[in-house]
Amino acid sequence: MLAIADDAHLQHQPAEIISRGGPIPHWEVARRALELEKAAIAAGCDMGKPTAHGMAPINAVHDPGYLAFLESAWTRWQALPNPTPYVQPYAQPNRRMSGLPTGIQGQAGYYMATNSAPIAEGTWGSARVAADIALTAADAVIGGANEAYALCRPPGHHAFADLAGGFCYLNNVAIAAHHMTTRWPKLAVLDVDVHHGNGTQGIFYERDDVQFVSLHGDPADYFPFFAGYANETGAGVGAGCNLNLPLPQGTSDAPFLDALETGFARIKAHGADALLVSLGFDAFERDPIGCLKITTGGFGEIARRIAALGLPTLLVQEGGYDCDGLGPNLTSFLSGFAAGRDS
Ligand code: Q9C
Ligand code: ZN
Repeated sequence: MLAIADDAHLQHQPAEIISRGGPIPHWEVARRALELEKAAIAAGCDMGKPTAHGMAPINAVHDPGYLAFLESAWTRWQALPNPTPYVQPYAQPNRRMSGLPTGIQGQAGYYMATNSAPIAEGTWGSARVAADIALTAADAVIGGANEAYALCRPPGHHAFADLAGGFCYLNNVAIAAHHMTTRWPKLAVLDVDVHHGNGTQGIFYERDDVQFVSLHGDPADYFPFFAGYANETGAGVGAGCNLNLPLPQGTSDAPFLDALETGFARIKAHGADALLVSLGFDAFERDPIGCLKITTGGFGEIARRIAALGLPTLLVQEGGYDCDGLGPNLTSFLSGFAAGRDS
């Protein structure tokens, strides 16, 4: 399989996030991508580099004010008195507030949904390259490759059109999906990261060309808390084109695979001609911030069944924070995927 990766992710290395009011070491670390790249090479992937796609495919998905904020935020933050190393909101608009402030402190609150998407000096550059990675892999699939793997870091599925959050800045899978609608009028995005893909859902919520299906830990007591419920089914022309399959904490391989089949039925009913997968490995049983119990073998079976759908498929890397497990889990996924294509 073709795999697109780049060392530009190393520019993005914020050391801390704020969790429950206090700083903790960031989970979304550079070693993640290094482990995944090693495994992709060992699995025999045909490794490629991203090509620059410019801002047009990013502008097609994200809000112009948000993009201007992301690009300039770190520099503007450094101009504050006694600046901290990372842009982090401390006041955010709540349910009874609106308005877009002009200053950097207020804009950080306006454009950042959580305290877990710190902006460091190199964040914008890495996020741009991650989007190019997804777009380059998408081009391969558009050009006739049956599948490709985009090794994106930072991840993307919690980023809305105008909001960063949950380790994400640019929504790589949404940017690639919109790009692929030029080739396929009906697409599906299948999100198997343990966290609900709230940003992706938000971007496509009122569209009928992209069916979104997400399997995730029940947000009743799990990040992202405010989206991912079964009654969120799409709106306007997109009514019916959003399927959330929240799973109880501790869900193991067999019930996860049952939910996956429910998702497949919706993808088929939508008439999708191509598939994008938001591929997180944080549903792994040993993930430090996960809540499900998927095994290494389970990822192989998930992949085998996805591949057996027979659709042109773009795999886009999202989360997964057990660095020792990432290599084995990607290896299992890739070999399961190959087996599913042969079946
Ligand atoms: N105590 C992705 O997997 N919550 N993002 C962290 C840690 C945020 C995960 C709290 C989790 C975001 C792409
Ligand atoms: Zn996740």
